[in-house]
Amino acid sequence: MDLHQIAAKMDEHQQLGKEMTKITNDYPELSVEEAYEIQKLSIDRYLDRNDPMVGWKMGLTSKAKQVSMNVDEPIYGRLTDSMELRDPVLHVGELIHPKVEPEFAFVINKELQGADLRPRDVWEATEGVYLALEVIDSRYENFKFTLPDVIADNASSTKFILGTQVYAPSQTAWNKVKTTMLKNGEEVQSGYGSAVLDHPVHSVRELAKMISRENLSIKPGMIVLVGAVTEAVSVEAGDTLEVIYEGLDTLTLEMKE
Ligand code: OOG
Ligand code: MG
Repeated sequence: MDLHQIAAKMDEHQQLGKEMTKITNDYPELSVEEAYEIQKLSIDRYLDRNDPMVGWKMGLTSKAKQVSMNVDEPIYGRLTDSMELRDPVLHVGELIHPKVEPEFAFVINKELQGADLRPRDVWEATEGVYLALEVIDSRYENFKFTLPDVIADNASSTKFILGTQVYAPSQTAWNKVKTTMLKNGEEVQSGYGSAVLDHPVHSVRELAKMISRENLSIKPGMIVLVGAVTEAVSVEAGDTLEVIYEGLDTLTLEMKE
C-alpha cells in the first residue's frame, strides 16, 4: 500500500468532485493512523498549490451523527483557503452529493497544544466565535464509509462559510444555543449546541488532544469548526437553506447549479 499514491487519488477526486470506491475495499487493513497520514499527504498537495491551511474541523462530535454514519468516535480534518466560500452561494454542480450542517467556528489566537487542556485554556486562546455552515461531500459512493475511509477523505470536507458577525466567547452559553435549519422555508432539523460533546469548547480540547498524537498544535490564526449541531441535510440546485441560531443571527445558503 503506497500512501502517497492513495493521497494523490484522494486529492484528484476531491478536486474534480468525482465519486470513488472506498479505500478499504482494496486495503481492508487500513489503520486510523495510516488514514490520517493519507489525509495529511493529500492536504500537502493543496499547500503545494498555494492553498494554505486556514483551520481544522472536528466531525462526528455528536452521538446522533456517529450513529447515522455508523462510526463511534470523533474525527478531525484540515480546512484550506479554497474551501472557504466568500459568498453564501454553493455551486452544487462541482460536488457529488453535498449536505449542509450548522456549526460554530472558534478563532484561535494563541497556540493550543496538548492532551490535557482545560476549558479555560481554550477560552483564553479564543479570539471569537462565529456561526458557521459546513458543506460536506463524501467522495465515497452513497456517503458510506468506515472510520479510516472518512479520515483519509479529510472528514468529507468540501466547503464552509462563517457568518459575518464575530462574537465574544462570553456572548452566550454556546451549549444552550438552539439551532433550527429550514430548507425552502420548512423546518428540517433542530438541536442545541450541547449536541457537540456537551459543549462546543470540548471539541476544541478534543482536537488539540487528537493532533497532539502527531506532535501538532492549533496555531494562532487558525479556525476550528467544532462539529455539526444537527444531522446534515442534503441539498440540490435551487434550494435555499436557512439556519436560525436563536438569539444570535440567521445564516442563509443558496444552492445554484
Ligand atoms: C463526516 C463529517 C462529519 C460533522 O460535523 O460531524 C462532520 C461525515 O459525516 O461525512 O463534518
Ligand atoms: Mg461538520
